[in-house]
Amino acid sequence: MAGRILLLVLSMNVVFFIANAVPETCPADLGEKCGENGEWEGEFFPGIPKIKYEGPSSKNPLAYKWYNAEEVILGKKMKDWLRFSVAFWHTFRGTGADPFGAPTKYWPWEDGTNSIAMAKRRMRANFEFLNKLGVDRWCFHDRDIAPYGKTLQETNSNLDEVVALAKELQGDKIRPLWGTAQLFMHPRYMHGAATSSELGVYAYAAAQVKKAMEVTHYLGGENYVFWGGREGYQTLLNTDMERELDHLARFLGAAVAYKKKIGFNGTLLIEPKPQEPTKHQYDWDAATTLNFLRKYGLLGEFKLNIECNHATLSGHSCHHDLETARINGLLGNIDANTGDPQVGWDTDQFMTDIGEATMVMLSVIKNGGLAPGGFNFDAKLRRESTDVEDLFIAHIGGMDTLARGLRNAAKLIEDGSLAELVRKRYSSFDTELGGQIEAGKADFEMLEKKAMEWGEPKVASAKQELAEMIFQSSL
Ligand code: XUL
Ligand code: CO
Repeated sequence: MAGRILLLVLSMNVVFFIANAVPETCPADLGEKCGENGEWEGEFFPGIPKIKYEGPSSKNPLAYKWYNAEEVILGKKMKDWLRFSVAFWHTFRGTGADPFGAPTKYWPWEDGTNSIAMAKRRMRANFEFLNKLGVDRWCFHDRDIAPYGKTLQETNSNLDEVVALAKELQGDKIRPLWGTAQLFMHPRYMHGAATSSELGVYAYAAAQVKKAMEVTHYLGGENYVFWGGREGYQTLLNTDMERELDHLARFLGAAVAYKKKIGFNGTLLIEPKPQEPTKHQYDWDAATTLNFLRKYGLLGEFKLNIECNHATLSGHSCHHDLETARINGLLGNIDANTGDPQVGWDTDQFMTDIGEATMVMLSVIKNGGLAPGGFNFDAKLRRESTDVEDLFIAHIGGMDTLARGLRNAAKLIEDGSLAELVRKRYSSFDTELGGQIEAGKADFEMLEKKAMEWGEPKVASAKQELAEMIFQSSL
């Protein structure tokens, strides 16, 4: 046992050493890319062209096979159904580190520091990436894009400096799909942010969200997200759950008031997740979050950002949580990723399963699209994928998977036989008595009379295998 602990401590030292051995200036082996003032010159992704649609027979990994932005499907352009977004934190801050190992990704433009100069360089890389991919939206946490200062004032001014550059680089086409505050990484948030037992932390989190909403608004963001990573508990033995939930509701209420005060018209979104990092997160899933919003009178002020891997972590399918949000008028955005069927945690993988994507798109079509929401790729490269071009390949793959899902879902809707199967299944309610039941006008005495008059009811087949056959034929 002692030997194992020693080994762990030694390997942690190695991780620490590797992390600190990263050069602190413009990387020496890429000297020609560094200008006199240490600034990056030229392209960040040389040799990667603007990604184009080449159709399903293309073998080019740097081309779309299914996503054809301008093509019209069911009356809307693909780009308007899909409204893709790149997640800054995974694509530009993901290092490949995991609880057992050091970073594996050293993007050539990184100099190993978290300086403002580095933050600006990274921002330029982000916009070259978006432009080459042909994606008009990006998502960020405040702390991904700019470094901490010594005080909140200094941190805010760092953020302002980087945001000013982002605004310039956005031009008139690119906008944030959403912004958010990172309220889970810093040790001050170890007990939560809005649900922390410490009043000072609650106030600090409020100040951070206030600023993050301001910069999202300034950048023309269309939505603002609340993901309560540490808004939950490790044990109920030391937790006043009722008080914490009341605090969370007050916090969100204050966010609504501030949004209105600054004239931010974007949608406020809550992103459910059952656990990780807390053992139990309050926004467990769509239904739990819906009940929370209803209890505190916040319905109408928030919609939901459903993340597929979070839905599966909570024991549902992504389709289930999308439908729960949709039928309650709360489907606002999708964090497009997927989990691994063999592991239990949030692996944040790019979606590759065409069947899953088709079900996702059935919900999105029924919702009439997601705008002003969209599909944010809250997804990361595997730790072992270390080439710069892998960033492109992963996004192209994720976009093509959803584009294929859209095409398949449209086929299913145009064909109509799945909808007909479902309609037929409930057709006994398309009768006079069915109408009375659905209108809430059938009492138990009336139903008892009918049950006695009719005798044993006939019960039809659910036709599950036929439904699956029809679904499969669209893939
Ligand atoms: C974490 C997660 C977050 C949110 C934004 O699981 O999904 O990245 O999307 O804070
Ligand atoms: Co997410």
